[in-house]
Amino acid sequence: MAADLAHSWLTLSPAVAAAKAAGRPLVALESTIIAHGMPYPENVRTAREVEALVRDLGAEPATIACMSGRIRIGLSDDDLELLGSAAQVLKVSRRDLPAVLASGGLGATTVAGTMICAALAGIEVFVTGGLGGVHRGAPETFDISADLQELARTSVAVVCAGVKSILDIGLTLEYLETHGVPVLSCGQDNFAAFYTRDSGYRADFRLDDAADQARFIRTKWDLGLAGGVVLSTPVPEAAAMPGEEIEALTRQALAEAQAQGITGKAVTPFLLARIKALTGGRSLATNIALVKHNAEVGTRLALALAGAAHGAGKE
Ligand code: PSU
Ligand code: MN
Repeated sequence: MAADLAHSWLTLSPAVAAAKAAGRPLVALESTIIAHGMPYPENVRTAREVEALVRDLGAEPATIACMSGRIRIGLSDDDLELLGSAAQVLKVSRRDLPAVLASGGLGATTVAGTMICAALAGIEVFVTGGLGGVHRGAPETFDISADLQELARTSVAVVCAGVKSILDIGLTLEYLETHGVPVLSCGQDNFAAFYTRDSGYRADFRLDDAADQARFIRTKWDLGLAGGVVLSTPVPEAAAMPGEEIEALTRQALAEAQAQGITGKAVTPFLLARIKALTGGRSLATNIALVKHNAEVGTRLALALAGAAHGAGKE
């Protein structure tokens, strides 16, 4: 059967398998942020700290990547080290999954790639930094991240600090609305903008409490409304960057990308790397702080979802 065939590609780590057997909640974590989103060795250290945070709060972390022809759900310390330090790591979105598995290469999964693998493993909550989205200039370039289509079809809740302003945030939210993907916000009315707290756009629904978030998500899926839910939570105040500075650097990075003819899957990593360099590394501290905060919010959600009742219940 198709589902069993797909499952035959999964390898669960011993810790993830034990948590699953015991019915303990799991939290999926992505690997593109490790391989392509942060420099070594901060990437590996952050990945380990985020895993420890999830575990301390009572769930089991499952960092996801493709290694030696397997979808790995839960990585060892050595795996994290390899992903964070290897010279050649493929960036794996929906399109790239068959290539990396068939070839046996080393692949870091994007939001879209991680959602697919998490859903296969039966994991409902996935914590990341920022989503991909509709790029500025997309009306000409057609550059819209596959993350958005994945949110439209794959039933995983994705906890993030919004999207970076390298993207057109307004168009990203329009796209999600068109595809029926609810955008929840925790802690404020507006959608977050990764390095800064406020994108200037309202999220669809503000739900600060994990139990309320879980009830919303459970209700969506109970109704047979397949697809993801975005839960946005802003970077902690003390770690946020000045908005004008980020906007100026973003414009510069975008101009450089255009001048150098950067296209396709290289666009996002190029912009991330340039902004990191242009901020003299300060953006990295913001990035680390927001991922850790997302992990807290996501773990609370995973615990709440594990206890959230199905169905409308009886009066
Ligand atoms: N945005 C970030 N940090 C990231 C990414 C996006 O702020 O690390 C990564 C995620 O893995 C996301 C991917 O899924 O980039 C999107 O790439 P693309 O735009 O090529 O779809
Ligand atoms: Mn793209």
